Amino acid sequence: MTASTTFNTHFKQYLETVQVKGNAVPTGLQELLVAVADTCMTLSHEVAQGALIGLLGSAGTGNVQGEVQQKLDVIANDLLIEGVKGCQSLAGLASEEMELPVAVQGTGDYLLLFDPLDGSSNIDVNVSIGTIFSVLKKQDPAAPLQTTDFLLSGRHQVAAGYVVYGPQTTMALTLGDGVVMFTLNRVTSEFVLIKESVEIAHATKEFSINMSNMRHWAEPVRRYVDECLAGVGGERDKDFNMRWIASMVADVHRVLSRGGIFMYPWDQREPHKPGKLRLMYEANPMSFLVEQAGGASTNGDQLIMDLIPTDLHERVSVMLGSKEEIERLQRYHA
Ligand code: P6P
Repeated sequence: MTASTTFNTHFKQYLETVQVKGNAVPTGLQELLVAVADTCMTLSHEVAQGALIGLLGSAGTGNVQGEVQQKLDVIANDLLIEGVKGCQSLAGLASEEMELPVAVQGTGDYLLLFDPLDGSSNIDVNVSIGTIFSVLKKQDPAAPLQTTDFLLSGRHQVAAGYVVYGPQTTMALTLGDGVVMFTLNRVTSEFVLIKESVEIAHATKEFSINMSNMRHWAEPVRRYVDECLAGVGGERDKDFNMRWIASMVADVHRVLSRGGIFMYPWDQREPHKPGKLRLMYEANPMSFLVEQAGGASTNGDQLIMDLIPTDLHERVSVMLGSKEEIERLQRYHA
């Protein structure tokens, strides 16, 4: 992506001027991404109000994942559908919160997938949460929408990003030619460019995993974490730090911002499930961002973006971040 002046480049203007591998961003994709950004701006305001507008706690309903939906989950899902329904190039959308995809225009170049509010178990305790989105190129734009249209590998993504609702509301975005970040200016209601060419350091001293599951991990993961814990004098001969926010968007934002490795691997608690996180609207968009920032993302055996999905809501084991660490984990899994 060519350089733009930071701090005074607004999102819409950025999309109009940025060159992606020498090409302008198609206007249909610009329109879609602006609609997503505008919706996330509204959602940022809702999230910040929390209990003040009765949004904490459960909506009393369940989603396709069998998870209790938080009120904000449902609001986020509805806001995103409403926010993009006017996009002329959007054939359809799929969400973690809905079993089946929803046709928008029915035909068109793009498919939008999202986790409208990831980390929602953190809503009630005021910990950062976020929206994750992925845009796929529809293989046959003129054909009426079908669920199978969405079952494309992560390599077919033309855009992906997240918006983290934390002390700042910050968006990370890739269009396939690097990663940029924008922070919401709440006074002017604009996402403003704050960082271009986001790079993940190839080495790190920080790992991120839910340690309470240690006894359930597969051997390669157990070996990797044990070596991190052994510190100086052990196999790695350096001390590691550990972080676990239990909000993928916040944990991945830290990895993109200062390096590290994030893991939610398969474990034997539910051995029939490949992992907890979903491939299509969590692992794939985050993997696109991480690869574009010079990192790597694997399920232990394959790069996540090479996986061919068979179900819209399928789960996957996720290990992503600093390249050298992922390569080590891949060796341990081999
Ligand atoms: P655990 C949030 O519910 C989520 O889907 C991810 O955002 C997060 O990384 C993970 O689950 C946390 O899971 O088992 O540590 O609560």
